[in-house]
Amino acid sequence: MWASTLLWPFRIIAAQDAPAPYLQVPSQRQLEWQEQELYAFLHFGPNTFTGEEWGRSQSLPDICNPTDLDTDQWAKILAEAGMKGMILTAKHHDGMCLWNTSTTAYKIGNGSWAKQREQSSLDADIVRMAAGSAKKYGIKFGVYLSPWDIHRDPAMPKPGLEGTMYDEPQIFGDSSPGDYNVLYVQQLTELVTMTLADGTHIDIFEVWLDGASGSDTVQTFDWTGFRDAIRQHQPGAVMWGHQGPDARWVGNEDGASRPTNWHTLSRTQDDPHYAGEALERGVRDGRYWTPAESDARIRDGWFYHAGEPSKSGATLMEMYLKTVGRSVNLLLDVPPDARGLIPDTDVANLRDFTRLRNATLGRNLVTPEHSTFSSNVRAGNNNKYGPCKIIDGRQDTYWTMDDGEMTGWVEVDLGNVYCVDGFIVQEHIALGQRVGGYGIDATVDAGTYRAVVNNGTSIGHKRIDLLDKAVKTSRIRLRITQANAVPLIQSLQVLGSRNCTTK
Ligand code: FUL
Repeated sequence: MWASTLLWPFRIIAAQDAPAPYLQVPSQRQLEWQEQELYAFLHFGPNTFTGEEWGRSQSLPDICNPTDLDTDQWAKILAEAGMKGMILTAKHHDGMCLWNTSTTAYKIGNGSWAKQREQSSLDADIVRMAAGSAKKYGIKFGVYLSPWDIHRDPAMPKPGLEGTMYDEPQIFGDSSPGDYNVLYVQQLTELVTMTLADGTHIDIFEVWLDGASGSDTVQTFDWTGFRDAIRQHQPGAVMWGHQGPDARWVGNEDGASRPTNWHTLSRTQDDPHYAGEALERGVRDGRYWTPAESDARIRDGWFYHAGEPSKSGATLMEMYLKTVGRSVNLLLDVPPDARGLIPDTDVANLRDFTRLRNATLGRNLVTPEHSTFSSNVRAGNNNKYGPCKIIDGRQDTYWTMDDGEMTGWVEVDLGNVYCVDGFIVQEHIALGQRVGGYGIDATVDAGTYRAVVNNGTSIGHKRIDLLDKAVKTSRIRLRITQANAVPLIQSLQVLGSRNCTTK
């Protein structure tokens, strides 16, 4: 009897101790991927040399003849631009493989550029070279392997290859002889088991399985088999597809998403495809954790074409705010030119973009020493769930309230009057996405609060709000106005300047 009396209050505290996960939660690989936020796409292959975007598999491997290919330059430029990784087109729709595959003769390795390099004992496997450079400069590496393969598609005539060793069996399509899925899994397996020249394992953080096709040939893809091949050899790699399984398309290629963004969907790759709007927003409380990624371009084309304008740092910054600032990873295409180098204009624009990002977002006024307050603290346990957790700079802590408290507020005293012009808020998504409404207030004259961010909706991994005009203030309050479970707020950054010049 006395034992249960003693246990009873203890059990209440235990029940309040850790919030239960809310519906779907990210896998470890998805959590790590979400934190990468900004990384590069590199489209390189025959199209770089022919001026096409969707080459028809008519060029021979000799077409790929970069005069100064330097994958170290790619990785160095991208690392300096704060990009966390790069994803290379190992095979685009035209079917030409950039690595030394055994699955087809249609590979750069059979061209004169590769043969000359090999004669000089230089590596000619562009995928392996790029992976080595990524490692050297401390960024992650990923591959794009187009499921649609014009080289194998009977509906795509290829007179340019007739009578050559590149005229290979047309096995793409459910009614074609042969099984294209087997070939695709072989290609995937070669890529995910590839090692560097010195034999070291290559870690792949993302595999991009493009959903595009420009042919009437019906080919049912073996998504499960593709996923198994990736999981077996690269358990940490996120498999990107139109709607998953690990990360989804954001529904457009403009470097933008809607202000509301949910990290879940309710369909898999085998189900009918969602259209743009559903992909852009996601599905609240959906059945699968499938966060969005925005693939966008620094130039007009995915491949380099001379004369195309390159986007300015300011335009790239706008894209960043409409993607990363709305919990969507930004995959920015920066295509190497026919020399095999990232062009100077793009390098300059990337530098500008980095400068702007740092100048805007690298001005957090809050340090862990500031005072914080909140409407409620879970089980009164300040040490574990108190408001100070939103400014401790840690990813494994958060402010939260008692179960059942869906709305509430948390406040930071800046200790002085500063000019504030932006906020970065993060939910602790490791335990699910919960918040559907928030606002941010700043104290103005005589310490009264005025709303400076109104009608915020989802937060998720990260929400950036910049103000049109800075506000002179000494206290900031984040209000959670709607949540489907007790909200978990991981961090609040208050952006601005200590030297207030605003009138
Ligand atoms: C699309 C492709 O058709 C484009 O060529 C490009 O690779 C882009 C990233 O995906 O679906």
